[in-house]
Amino acid sequence: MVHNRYLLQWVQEVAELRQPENIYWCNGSKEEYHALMRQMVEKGTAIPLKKRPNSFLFRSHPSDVARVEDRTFMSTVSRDDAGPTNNWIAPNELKSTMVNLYRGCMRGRTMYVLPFSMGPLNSPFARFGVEITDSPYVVCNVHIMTRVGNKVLNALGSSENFVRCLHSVGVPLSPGQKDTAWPCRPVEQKYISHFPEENLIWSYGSGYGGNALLGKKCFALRIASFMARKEGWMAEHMLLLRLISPEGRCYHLAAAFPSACGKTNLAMIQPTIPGWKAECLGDDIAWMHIGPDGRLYALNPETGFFGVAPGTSWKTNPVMMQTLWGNTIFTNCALTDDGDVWWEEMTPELPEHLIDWQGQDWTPASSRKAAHPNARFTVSITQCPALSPDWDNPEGVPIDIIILGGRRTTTIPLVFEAYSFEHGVFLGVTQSSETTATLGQVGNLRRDPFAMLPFCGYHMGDYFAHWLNMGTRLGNKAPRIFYVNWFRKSPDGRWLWPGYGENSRILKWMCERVENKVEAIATPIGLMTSLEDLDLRGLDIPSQDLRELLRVDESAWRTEVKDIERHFAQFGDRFPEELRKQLKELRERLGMH
Ligand code: OXD
Ligand code: MN
Repeated sequence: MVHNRYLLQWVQEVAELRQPENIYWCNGSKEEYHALMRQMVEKGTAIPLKKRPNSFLFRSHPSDVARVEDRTFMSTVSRDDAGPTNNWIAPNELKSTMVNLYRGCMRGRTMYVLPFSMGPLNSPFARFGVEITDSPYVVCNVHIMTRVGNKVLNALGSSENFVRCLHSVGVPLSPGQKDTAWPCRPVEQKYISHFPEENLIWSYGSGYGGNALLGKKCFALRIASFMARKEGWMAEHMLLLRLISPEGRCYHLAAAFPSACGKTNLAMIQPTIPGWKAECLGDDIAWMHIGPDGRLYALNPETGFFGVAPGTSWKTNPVMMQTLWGNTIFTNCALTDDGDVWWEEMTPELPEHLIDWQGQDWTPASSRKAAHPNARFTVSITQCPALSPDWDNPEGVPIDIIILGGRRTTTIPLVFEAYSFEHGVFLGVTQSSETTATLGQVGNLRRDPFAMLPFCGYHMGDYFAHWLNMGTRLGNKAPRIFYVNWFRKSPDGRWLWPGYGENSRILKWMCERVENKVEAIATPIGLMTSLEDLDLRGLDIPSQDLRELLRVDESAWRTEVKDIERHFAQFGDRFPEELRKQLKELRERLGMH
């Protein structure tokens, strides 16, 4: 029995408008998950995989394969509060458009009511939500990605304090009408709308990933970043990792990289340097607050990985390959003849025959990809063999190091350290990455401050000020900030740095900086390591490549400064003065006047 009158009233209002055939309150049990999966198998939308226990393949509609940034809205009362980087529509206007779309949109379908918690239930930092959806696929994914069901309802009690997350695929069924395998609306009719002033999310027309699993990007980043600024904490697009030195000292690292820069791989790094170990705490989102000792503590609000499959292999991420042994939902991967999944770069040899992500025969002679480039797996974090025992610590873990970075084939060296927290914020604000196939055009430079461009729930100028303010509050207990670039290429197109497990050598240098064990060299862009202070034992890299990786190309940086100036101009008068000062100092260090 549900007693929360706020929840009951809201569910009733939603049902009146959307007119579902019936309402199902999710209890969050394993039986519920299996029953829903069984139904989807019977309907033909889920394909059981013979080769992986309790694992299923789904194929989405070709128009519904990724987050849709153009159709994502931050609807604040004042346009300026959403800032220049978010799409904005006035709340009244957006709601009236969407009410029309929502009217009767669940006819012929079941409406699922799914209470969930972002963060451990016993954590003072957990926040609750309730997702109402007409997609059983979404329910099963949210089961894996968050804490769900009766235990959340109990913890919520009679409180009004939950984020209302409304989702519909937007395809009602008339009596007797057969459903399609992946109901959704065309792209221009999709809406992923946020009303942060009301703790409200309205999503319509998509069943895929971040558009539909509303606890993730919509709540834990966009709505939570808005809450966090008001309440004095941070919701960031960061992986969380614990490194353990040979002496047993633990270091906690949080790293922000734009999408498709290897966050999940770094979260599961296996150090190649002797004696060092790593444990995974999370691969996508970190909620961070200042603890009683004045340090910055971070926790992962999720309980699963919703990761990009293509590129994941025994070579690039063996820990993830082990994690995926079973109990996994795969979406838009290819199907092998013996009943397993496959995706590009999963194995060194191509299979002779597959069914591709659109259900068509595929052979190596086919000119198209077998898996969609944004094909995904959904799997519980508890299956990760490198999981940290503190992954669900209700207080989080104290952060020593913040890493920023992106994918840049030129200009940005392998690693450097910020001069100060403020300089680190400047580096975060200027973060950039060359776009990859998942974001459309390949090779364009996109500035993506703190990797939050698509996820910041308010004016980014205010967001930068919030970062600076957190730094002031943290004072000398603030984490050290570093910038990395694993993606440098030589003029003839070779990767200069091997990456993956070898990145542990760079992480070790950071830990030594934290311990004041090594000196750094002051350069115009930040503090750098000498070659001698990097542990490169056992690595076979030509010394000219190493010098190139650590070179500050001042002339390229002067061009970079021009681009940073253009980037800064868009934030108007909410842009913190401190960052202009940082830019001025960089110009001076580069001899620009
Ligand atoms: C993601 C993303 O899906 O950042 O995690 O795009
Ligand atoms: Mn992400």
